Amino acid sequence: MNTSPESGGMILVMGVTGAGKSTFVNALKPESVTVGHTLESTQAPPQAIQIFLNEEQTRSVTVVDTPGFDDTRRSNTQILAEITEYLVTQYALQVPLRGIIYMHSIQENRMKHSSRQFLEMFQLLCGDEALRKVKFVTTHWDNIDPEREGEALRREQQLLDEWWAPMLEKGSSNTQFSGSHDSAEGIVLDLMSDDESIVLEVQRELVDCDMELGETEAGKSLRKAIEDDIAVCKTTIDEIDTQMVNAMRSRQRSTNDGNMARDQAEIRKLRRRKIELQRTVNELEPSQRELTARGKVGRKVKKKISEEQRKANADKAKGMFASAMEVFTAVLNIVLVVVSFAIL
Ligand SMILES: Nc1nc2c(ncn2[C@@H]2O[C@H](COP(=O)(O)OP(=O)(O)OP(=O)(O)O)[C@@H](O)[C@H]2O)c(=O)[nH]1
Ligand SMILES: [Mg+2]
Repeated sequence: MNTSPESGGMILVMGVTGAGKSTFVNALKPESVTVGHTLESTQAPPQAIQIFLNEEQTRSVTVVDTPGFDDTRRSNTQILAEITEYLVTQYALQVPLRGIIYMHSIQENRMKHSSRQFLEMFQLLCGDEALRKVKFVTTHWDNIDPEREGEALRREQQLLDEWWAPMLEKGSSNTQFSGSHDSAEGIVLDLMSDDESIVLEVQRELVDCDMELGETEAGKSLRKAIEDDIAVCKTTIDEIDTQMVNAMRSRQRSTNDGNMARDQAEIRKLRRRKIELQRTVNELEPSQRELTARGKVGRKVKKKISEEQRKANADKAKGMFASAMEVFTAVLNIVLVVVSFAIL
């Protein structure tokens, strides 16, 4: 497979929706940037920022924004599939993975269900060995009122002690993102301060072992999470049914209007709750089936890479080959922004 020397390495930015991934990636761009290619889309497309680390432009790193988890428009299965597509493309193109930036908003008061689910899935995607190049980054600090800073610092400590401790013990690190260009650059440079790169568990599973998405550790965990969520909904629906029968009996037995109205209101409330839960089950069940249907993601991505390589090479002058980064962005349909000025 063709990897050009200027493709350097890659850093992936991950985290739940709203964590601040795109904001971070945008902060890496100085005032004037050259855009590789643009897409005709009303929404801001995902970006990959290629930063040259020396004036000779022989060393670079590309920082890649990835899809967020808990996006209301897509199921968690779709998001897992999209994230793994990024990971498989990078690995299959033999672009060294220099690190992962895991973003989390310090404004999140308590760990949301989706944040917990994503963190668990992330650990399974990574595997233990890759954790030494994972940086947990808290964001939205500039949104914290000065009088609330103590609270935010306590939340940060709780993240470190309760949620990230197992990964920090295995070599991950943590820091704060202030929102500035310098802060973003510092985080990237820190991950680039050694020459090491990592291979994630899911990359070995999908590419080296040709597994199906649903068979990977992350896929199995998501399947279990979906099953658990469906089971909780169904148990609650059964409980609601019992409560509804009781409320109906009570309404029938009621001898005064006040009690009857109270029971009627209760029945309406239970009915609404049941409809909501049924809707959740209806959304979760296809997501479960889709996990199986995704099949051998590694194989599919490799085929896509070959097609894009063929197309890109056809556009080049004789004897020239498309760079790994050009193929990466073409496969994933993302915008490559080249920051052509050295940041060192
Ligand atoms: N003040 C402040 N706002 C932030 C920060 N990070 C993100 N935001 C805001 O929070 C919102 C969500 O941030 P994004 O960067 O789009 O989040 P994301 O992680 O890319 O989210 P998805 O693309 O949905 O996965 C936006 O309105 C940002 O302007 C930060 O560090 N400080
Ligand atoms: Mg984003």
